[in-house]
Amino acid sequence: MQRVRKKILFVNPAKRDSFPVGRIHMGLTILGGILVEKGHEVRVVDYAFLNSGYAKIPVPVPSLPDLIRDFNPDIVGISVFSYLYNEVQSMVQVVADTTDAILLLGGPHFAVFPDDFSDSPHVDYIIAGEAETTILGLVEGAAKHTPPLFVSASRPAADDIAPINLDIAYGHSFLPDYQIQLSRGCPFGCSFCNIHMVGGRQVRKRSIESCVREIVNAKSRHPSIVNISITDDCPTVDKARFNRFLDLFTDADTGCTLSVDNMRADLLDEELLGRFVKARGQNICLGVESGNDEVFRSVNKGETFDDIIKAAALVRRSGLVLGNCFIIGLPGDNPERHKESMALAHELKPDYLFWNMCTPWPSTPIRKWFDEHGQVGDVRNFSTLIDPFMNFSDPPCWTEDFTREQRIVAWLKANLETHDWFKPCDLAKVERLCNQYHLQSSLAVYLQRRYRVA
Ligand code: B12
Ligand code: SF4
Repeated sequence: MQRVRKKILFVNPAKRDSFPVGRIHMGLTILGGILVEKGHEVRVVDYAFLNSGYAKIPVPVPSLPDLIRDFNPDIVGISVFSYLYNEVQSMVQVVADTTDAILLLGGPHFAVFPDDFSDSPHVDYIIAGEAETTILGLVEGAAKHTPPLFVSASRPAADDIAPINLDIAYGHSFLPDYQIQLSRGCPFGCSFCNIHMVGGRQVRKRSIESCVREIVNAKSRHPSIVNISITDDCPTVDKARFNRFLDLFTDADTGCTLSVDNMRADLLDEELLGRFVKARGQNICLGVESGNDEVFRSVNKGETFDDIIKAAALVRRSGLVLGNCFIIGLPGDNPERHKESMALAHELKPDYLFWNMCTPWPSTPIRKWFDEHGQVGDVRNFSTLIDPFMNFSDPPCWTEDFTREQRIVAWLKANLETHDWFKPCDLAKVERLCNQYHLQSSLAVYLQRRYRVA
């Protein structure tokens, strides 16, 4: 039977924030690549990448209605992050007002909130899970559905994870940062993490050789790429394998630097760091979570403070940039204990820091705890990312011991006192917030750090 060639427009929405994103959405460029291989025509529009000043794209970013009118797709697919829930609702309306195309929603949101959008009159399909093995059949057999048809996509095996196709993405010739996953899944059980609902606990290891080939091919087709980011859930779960990747990457001599989004402290050693440096590795970001012993132990990370302190020292000794992630307001945390987290941050002296706000994702151990001992607010629409202009959302959970306001104070205090991210041009705002939350001493520390006042 002859295949009908379809036109598919994939969209990643964005918030109007100023978080710099130098990468193009991986899921959409993989799914698009699978469809292009089978003769379909695909465009990927990642507004998180295009709107962010990071890539310095010298032309105006097209609006969605203009794109739809220009391309006239048969199918529009939107990727949904929970924190973009409101933006996706508006986008669904814009699509419905502009075209009769079939509308698909997919992305990590539906792994955690499978019932959302199920009564939308404009959505035809909701796809939960990784869609590599589902997308082709879905696109080729797509029809209008009211209410939307729910499809639960099963995780592809490692060998069925197709390469990324950047050619179909708007702005690809300005892409600085190429992200790739050498594996998916993580066997650990941190109490705040929803990995069991996203990548899964079983680690699916892709062929290292073909991943390196993919990187080399991407760099040769897209010379703007200057850095490769490894975004595995747990990249070093098999250290020997990761070391082999580092060796092959070094031999490939792409001219690119290498960064890894997250690494576990207990899976680092001198040998691995040596290879990482040789591969032009730049940074290591270690999850710390809390500086209070009791809170830390309840996270069930499977590692100790000692592991973290040793790993941080090793990273420093290797001359690499050190990052740390903390979580404010985990079960058992309170303003006093938060001071211990800040003290640990001062001790570790990272070059960059993320002070994430505790987010009780459904079906995690911490969600159960907050349902029993605290309150849960809006987990959708919540970003814990630091905005350099000091915008922040309401904490998505709280307790009597650590109230909503105390969590905001803790977040402001930590960000003001431990790193230099807030922009000085917003000094008036910094001062206003410090007055509002009685943080004059944090303001003094911030000003000292910022302007190096003696
Ligand atoms: C790399 C990464 C980032 C990067 C880059 C993200 C990007 N735009 O590409 C950065 C650092 C920017 C980032 C930031 C954030 N991230 Co992030 N990130 C990841 C990570 C580790 C990998 C993402 C990835 O590339 N996955 C692999 C690809 C193949 O998967 P995918 O893109 O989801 O696509 C697959 C499916 O979802 C589906 N699919 C996706 N879209 C669509 C659309 C259609 C139509 C269909 C049919 C299918 C479909 O099919 C794809 C192929 O299988 C994931 C964890 C994970 N395991 O996925 C977290 C993850 C996506 N991030 C998450 C979060 C919460 C955030 C932040 C909000 C965190 C924060 N600090 O507040 C921010 C905000 C993001 C922003 N401003 O864009 C959560 C999302 C949870 C949720 N329910 O939405 C995840 C799942 C982590 C987690 N376990 O909680 N992130
Ligand atoms: S190691 Fe990372 S991915 Fe694995 S469970 Fe812990 S937080 Fe989640």
